[in-house]
Amino acid sequence: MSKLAVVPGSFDPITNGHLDIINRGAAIFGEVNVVVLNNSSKQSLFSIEERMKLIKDATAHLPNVKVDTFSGLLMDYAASVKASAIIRGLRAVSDFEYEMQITSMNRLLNPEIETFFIMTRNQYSFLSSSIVKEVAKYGGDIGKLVPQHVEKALRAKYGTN
Ligand code: COD
Repeated sequence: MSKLAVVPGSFDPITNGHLDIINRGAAIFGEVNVVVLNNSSKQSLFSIEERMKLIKDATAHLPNVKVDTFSGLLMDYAASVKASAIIRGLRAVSDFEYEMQITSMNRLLNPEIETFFIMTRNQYSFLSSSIVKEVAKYGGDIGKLVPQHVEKALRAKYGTN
């Protein structure tokens, strides 16, 4: 039976760093569900529906990737779709503490579902949705950081076309 992995995140919006993790996860697992969840410590620019559409367009080339959303705990979602694994990306030592904390909590909630980490590629190690939004807001070049349709959506949000 093919194994399903969940790639959770805020994806506000999806970047080439996220996409790299999704691509690499989809090459290993039979099925991958990218799920847009709420991070209570972040305020979002794009609505859940907008974020899902941007991810769908960015992953249209991957037949084993589905885009979903869930309101509640990641581990409840993962159990509801019978996932075997959670995939997270790691960029720098600064990510480690946070990831360690949520992975430990998630394991307590459901010890059957393992969390896997995929190390960022060097060229994306500095990349985050926040940094992309900051540059887009002031009209800077984000062409190498996000897919073209995401750049367009950001420019439209900030009126920097
Ligand atoms: N290179 C590699 N990986 C990257 C890059 C990059 N350049 N940029 C981001 N990533 C990775 C991140 O490390 C992360 O693994 C993933 O991509 C998504 O990143 P974000 O920033 O879009 O998403 P987060 O970290 O805000 O997502 C947090 C969740 C929404 C998953 C979390 O808050 C959550 O699970 N919320 C639901 C409630 C819950 O269950 N909470 C946990 C209980 S302890």
